[in-house]
Amino acid sequence: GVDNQSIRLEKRGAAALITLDRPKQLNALNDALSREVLRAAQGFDADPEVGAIVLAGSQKAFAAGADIKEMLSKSFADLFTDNYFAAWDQLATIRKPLIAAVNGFALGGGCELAMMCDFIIAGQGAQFGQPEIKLGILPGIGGSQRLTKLVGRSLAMDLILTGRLISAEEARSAGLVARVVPDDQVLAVALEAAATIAGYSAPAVMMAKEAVNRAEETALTEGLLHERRLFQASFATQGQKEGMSAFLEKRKPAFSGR
Ligand code: CO8
Repeated sequence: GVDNQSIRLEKRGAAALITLDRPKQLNALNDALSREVLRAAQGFDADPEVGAIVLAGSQKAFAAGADIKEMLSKSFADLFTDNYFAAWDQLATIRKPLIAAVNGFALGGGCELAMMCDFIIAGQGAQFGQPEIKLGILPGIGGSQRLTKLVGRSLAMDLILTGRLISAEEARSAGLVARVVPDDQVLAVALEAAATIAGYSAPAVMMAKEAVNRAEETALTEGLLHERRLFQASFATQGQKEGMSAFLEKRKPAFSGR
């Protein structure tokens, strides 16, 4: 076993759970935590028993941003030379679905971390924002890019320039959040979604994630071509033969994970 200081890990069937666990700092993201989350996600990504991963915080905070105490005295040279927070960029290489289960504050780096996940399930009381401007800085792990893609330029500018927070419902209607549920059901709903996904054919799930992500990166014709090749490739999997046979034979499919 790996010794984690800032996170807790659990497996619930085929759903894996990473819980941020720095309650006194409202799960502020520091260097150690970011490395632990990446290592845990990579471990679950390589674990054939795991089909999807949930990332959660506490009731009070998913994460209140990057750790301001840790950042205060850093210089440009420190951030640049150490490639501070580079671990977060590598979360994008995780091939299995990553679901953010958000209660309470998702601010700054916390909001950015939630946006790095594939989709967000939020509690009614959750609050989202990019308040970096109040600290004399700006979003640094993707907020200006991912938030703009998700909610559009106008609301992204509003949030990033004023630092104001929005409710879960506003975040849902703007396209940042996939589902809003009662606060005490966030984790259960996220784990249920993870279990549902984990029940499908693993290569189809990874191909679907890859195809959707391609939409962010490429022009339409290239994206459509990529999707078509993946679709064709899915016919080389056991899952396609099994999924279609099971449907026609009116039984539950038994996916091999291949
Ligand atoms: N960093 C460090 N400590 C924090 C943070 C944080 N981001 N947020 C809260 N804490 C600590 C508080 O200092 C406090 O500690 P203590 O008990 O020792 O005084 C404890 O958590 C509890 O916080 P509060 O007493 O403030 O709790 P409240 O309920 O009154 O307020 C808030 C909750 C509104 C969430 C408030 O804590 C807050 O505004 N936090 C800061 C939010 C923020 O500004 N986040 C953005 C941080 S900057 C960032 O994320 C940049 C990311 C890009 C990095 C790029 C690197 C390459």
